[in-house]
Amino acid sequence: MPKKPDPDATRPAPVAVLMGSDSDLPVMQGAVDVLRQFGIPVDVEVTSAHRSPDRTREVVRRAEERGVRLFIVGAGGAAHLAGTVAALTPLPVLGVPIASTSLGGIDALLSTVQMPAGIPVGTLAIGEAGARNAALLAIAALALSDDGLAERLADYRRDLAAGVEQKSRRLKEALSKDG
Ligand code: RP5
Repeated sequence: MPKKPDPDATRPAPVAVLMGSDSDLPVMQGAVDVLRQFGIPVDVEVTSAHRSPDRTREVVRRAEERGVRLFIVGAGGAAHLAGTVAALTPLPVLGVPIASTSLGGIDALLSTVQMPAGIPVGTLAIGEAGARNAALLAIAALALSDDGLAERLADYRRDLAAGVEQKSRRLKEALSKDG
């Protein structure tokens, strides 16, 4: 069977999703899924601040060259990848701390969030919620200059609100049956 074309292969990606290891993918997939849901092409790379510093520099350089406008960076443990990327580019960097050690992600959170003044990393929550929110924050930033995307984001939020109402209705129905 012919290979299905990669939907992201033809359009330049405005967002790069980087992660310290392939073991981070189950969490970072949340960011990729949200970006794709909004029709945003995404570049995905594994690179490590500690294990492959030269590759990290090269990945950032190539992303800038291709016109990436924003980085989403996930790492666990002594998570210096987002900070390293922020040091290498003036583009916005969103950091996602990942729970990959016995410290449950607190190590990655503190490593990612405690940047020295001058080199910011916008740090999200630990784990998949952080990855998904990083994508939504990237979308909100891109939507500042894209009315279609802004509309899709407004629709998404309307759906979220409708989902809450539905949950409330179902919960009341279930409770009324119990009583
Ligand atoms: C970090 O070390 C990675 O971001 C990952 O969360 C963690 C463990 O990496 P592996 O040992 O699974 O490759 O740099």
